[in-house]
Amino acid sequence: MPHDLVRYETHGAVATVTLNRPDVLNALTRPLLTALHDALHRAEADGCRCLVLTGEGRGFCAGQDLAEIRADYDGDGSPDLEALLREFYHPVVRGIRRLGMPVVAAINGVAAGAGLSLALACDFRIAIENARLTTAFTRIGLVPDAGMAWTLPRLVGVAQANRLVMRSQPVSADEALAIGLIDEVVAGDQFGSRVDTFASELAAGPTRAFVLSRKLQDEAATATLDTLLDLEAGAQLEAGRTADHRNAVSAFLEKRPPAFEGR
Ligand code: T3D
Repeated sequence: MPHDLVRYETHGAVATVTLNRPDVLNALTRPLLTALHDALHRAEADGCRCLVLTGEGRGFCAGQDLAEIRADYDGDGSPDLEALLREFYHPVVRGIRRLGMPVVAAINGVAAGAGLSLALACDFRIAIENARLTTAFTRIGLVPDAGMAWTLPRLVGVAQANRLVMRSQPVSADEALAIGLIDEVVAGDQFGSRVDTFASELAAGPTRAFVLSRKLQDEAATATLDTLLDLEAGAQLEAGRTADHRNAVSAFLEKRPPAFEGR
């Protein structure tokens, strides 16, 4: 039976995607990134309403597998990192950011380089208490990639982002929480159940409104106020036509909890 680089499981409306190269802290290779991209599509095809991204073993993800790129360097000596990004990383980052459901990074251990970038592309980050997070890129003479230069300053501000990228020192889960890099820190023995609860709650929510909200806030990053007001009008038109909106208004007026169906 072939070794799965990425495990895909569903529980109710929650898809869990587990990076599965624990011996190297789930470092990313081209085949793994392809499998991850496929798993994102699968969750949509399965009609899931929340996706959890996590790692097998003691790491979340150590970023690009450096042995894989060194093998490229041993060739003609002119590695094409642009092609690697465009062909393998960018589809995954876009896939997460445009997924038709909220995405939770369950950071079960160290996250470094593009591994941290993947976590930052998610909508939420829950970290185990002993997790360490490091940008890592400049330590090997690279710039932040896989979207980090966009996500990181939006989460922590430009000054902190600059410190994290240029100093590149590992940040503890508690410090990450304090600067806004993650949303929650959870004790090891409660990590799995907290992630399950958090994901189940999201999966029971107004999925279309979540996805439209993410898109609107992403677009607002570069929009003028006038453009943003146009975009919000279009998004609200769409949200206002969902069954979830209609039903939630009735539920409020009838003093009962809403039952969202994700449509
Ligand atoms: O196109 C492009 O732009 C390319 C894309 C680049 C994106 C990037 O992600 S660049 C950044 C790449 N990542 C790194 O530089 C991080 C390298 N790893 C580390 O700094 C450390 O491993 C960690 C801080 C993540 C964890 O440290 P620690 O002490 O907990 O674990 P360790 O002992 O260093 O690692 C455990 C094993 O995983 C070890 O293998 P071994 O000795 O047991 O056989 C180590 O070599 C391996 N490993 C860890 N990270 C990577 C890796 N192997 C390959 N690639 C890795 N990135």
